[in-house]
Amino acid sequence: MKHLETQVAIIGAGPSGLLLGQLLARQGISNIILERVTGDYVLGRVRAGILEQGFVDLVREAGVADRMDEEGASHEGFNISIDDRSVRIDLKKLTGGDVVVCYGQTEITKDLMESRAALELVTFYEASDVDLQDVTAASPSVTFVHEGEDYELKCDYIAGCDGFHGISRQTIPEQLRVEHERVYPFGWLGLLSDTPPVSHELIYSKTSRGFALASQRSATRSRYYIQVPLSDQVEDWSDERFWEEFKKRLPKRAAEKLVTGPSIEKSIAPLRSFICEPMQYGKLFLVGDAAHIVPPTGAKGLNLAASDVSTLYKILRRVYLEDDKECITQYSEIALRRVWHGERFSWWMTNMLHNFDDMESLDLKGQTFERFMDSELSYYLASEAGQKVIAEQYVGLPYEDLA
Ligand code: RFL
Ligand code: PHB
Repeated sequence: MKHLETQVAIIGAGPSGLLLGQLLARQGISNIILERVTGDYVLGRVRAGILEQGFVDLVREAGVADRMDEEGASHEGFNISIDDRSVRIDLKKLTGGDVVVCYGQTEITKDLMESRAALELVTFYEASDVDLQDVTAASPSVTFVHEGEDYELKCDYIAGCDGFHGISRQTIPEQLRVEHERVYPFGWLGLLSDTPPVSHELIYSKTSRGFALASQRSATRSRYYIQVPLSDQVEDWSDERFWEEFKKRLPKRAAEKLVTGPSIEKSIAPLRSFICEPMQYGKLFLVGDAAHIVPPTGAKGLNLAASDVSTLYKILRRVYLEDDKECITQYSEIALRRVWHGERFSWWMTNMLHNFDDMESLDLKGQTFERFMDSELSYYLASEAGQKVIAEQYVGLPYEDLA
C-alpha cells in the first residue's frame, strides 16, 4: 500500500473537479484528483455549451479564461418558437445587461486539464475501486487502485465531483439522504457536425412532432437536438433521418437555411430531474452532477455545478486562509437553495417545450397536460414581464455569499 497526503481529495475530473482543483491550487490549498477513466475519454463526452456569467467569472478567477475569452461567443438573446411563430428572448435588454457565453464544456475541460498539467498538480486517471473512508472522522481518507498498486490518500476534506453515477453520494447513509427524482418519458438525440449553425442565436422549438434545439459550438460547428422516445436507439437514427426530422421541427425561415453534413458525434441522453439532500456528510461535500441532475432544456447542469464549486471554494478558502472550520456547515443549505431554483426552471422549461401528447405516465392525461403547458408558454411569451421571468433565470440567478 502506498500512502499519500493532501488537503482536499477530489473524486472525478469532470468540469466540477477540475475547476475546484484549479481554484484551490491558486490559493495554495493542495489537492489530488482521482478519475475513473482516461483524460481522453472525459474529453470525448459532448455535453454543455452555454455558460452563465457566474461560470465565466469563476473560470477567469481560476486563471484559465484566455481561450474562452477569445473563442467563446457572447449571446445576447435566444429564440423560442412554437410551430412557426418565433419570439426572441432579449437577454441583455430584459435583464439590464446580462448575457450568456457559448463555449463548449469539452473546451473548458481541456483548458482546465492543460493548466493542471502545466502546474504539475497530481491527477490519477484510470483510478479504480475508489472508496471513501472515515468521512465523519478527524482525518478521512480515500483508498484506490492505480496501475495495479493499492493507495491510501489521507486528507482533510473530500469533494465528491464524480457525477450522477459516482460513488460519493452512496457514502451518505441512506437514512440521512432524501432523493427527489423525476424521469421524463423521452430523451434528447444530439448531433454534432462541422456545418455552419442555422442561426447565430439558439432556437428552442416546440412543434407537434416534438421539441428541437438548434445550438452551436462555433461559427463552423453546430450542435442540434431532437426529442425522441426513450425506446429509440442511436442506431435507429441515420444522419439522413436526423436531418430530415430536425428540419421539420425548425421554424420555416430557419429550415430554409439549414446546412447538413456528416455527424461527428451522435448520442441519446435520457432526461432526468434529480436532487440529493443534504449535499454534505461530515467532511464530504457533493458537487455538481453527483448531487443533482437537470434536464438540459434550461442549460443549467454545468452552471449549477459551477455555483456549487464557487460555494465550496469560498468555504475552503475560509477554512484554510482564515482558520474558520465552522463555516463548512453552511455548504449544503447555500448550494441547495440555488440548485432548487435551477431545477424548477429546468423542469418548467422542459414541460412547456416538449410534446407530452401520448404520454401515459403523468398525473394529468398527456393531452390535458400539453394544453396547460401550451397556455403557460404562450402566456409567458406574450408579455415583457413573462419574458423577463425566463430571461432572468436563463442568464443565471446570483451566487449567494457565505454568512
Ligand atoms: P461529470 O461531467 O459527470 O464528471 C464526473 C466525473 O467523475 C468521474 N467518476 C469517477 N471518478 C472516480 N471514481 C469514481 N467512482 C467515479 N465515478 C465517476 C467520471 O468519469 C467523470 O469524469 O460531472 P460534473 O463535473 O459535475 O459536471 C456536470 C456537467 O457535466 C453536466 O451538468 C452538464 O454537462 C449538463 N448539461 C448542460 N449543462 C449546462 O449548464 N448547459 C448546457 O447547455 C448543458 N447541456 C448537458 C447539456 C448535459 C447533457 N448530457 C449528455 C447529460 C447537454 C447534454 C446533452
Ligand atoms: C448545447 O449547446 O449543448 C446546449 C445548449 C443549450 C441547452 C442544452 C444544450 O439548453
